[in-house]
Amino acid sequence: MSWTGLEVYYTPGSPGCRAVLMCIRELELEVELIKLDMYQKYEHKKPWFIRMNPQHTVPTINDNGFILWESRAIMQYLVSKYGSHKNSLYPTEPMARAAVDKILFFDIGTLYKSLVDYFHPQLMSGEEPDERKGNAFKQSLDYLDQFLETSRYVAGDTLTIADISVLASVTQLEGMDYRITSYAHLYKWVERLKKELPYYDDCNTAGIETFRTWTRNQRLSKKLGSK
Ligand SMILES: N[C@@H](CCC(=O)N[C@@H](CS)C(=O)NCC(=O)O)C(=O)O
Repeated sequence: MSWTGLEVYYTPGSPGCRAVLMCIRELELEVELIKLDMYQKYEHKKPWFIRMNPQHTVPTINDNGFILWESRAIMQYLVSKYGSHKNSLYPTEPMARAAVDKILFFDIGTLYKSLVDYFHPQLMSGEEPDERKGNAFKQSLDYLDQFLETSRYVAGDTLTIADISVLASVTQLEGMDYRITSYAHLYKWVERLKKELPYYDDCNTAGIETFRTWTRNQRLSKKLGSK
């Protein structure tokens, strides 16, 4: 693939960034990766970044002046613009595309949302686990497990950006030492994709590890702080 001129602002521990990095590798795009220091230098809050993305989130892309954020929208755009050689990743046929969109919306609105709702108060403020939020989160894993009981990939028979997005969300749990082995179909799908996607390790392992170190430190400091 030739040089796209695309700039990708990212941080390795972010699931949305990991998803976009996997999509770029799947499409074999040549891009400029710009890693932001969000934790010491708060680069995402600097005026030059806010001018580009007032919501100051990563991933953000700059495609020759066209700025876009939201990882799922970025993947839809990348396949639509640069993926004619691999458009099965985000099919153009309406029903196949709707099946992918359905899972992308499930991911942002149910799966990843319930994960954040349940775990963030524990990690950020040291709150006790909330049972109701925990049940909603587990139910979303149950739904996903059911989808994968009858389907090889999350949106049908082939790999799509829905798999990439959900894989990034689910593997974020590894960074919180949360095991999904009791969701047999989901677990098998995750482990299979890790082997099937030759770029999995490059795009994910170090970022998840960084996130794990952070969550362990947070848990420790919140515990010590409460004594
Ligand atoms: N739904 C967005 C979430 C983006 C997001 O919240 N990213 C986090 C990193 S995981 C971030 O940039 N946080 C910095 C901030 O909100 O200031 C996506 O998928 O791109």
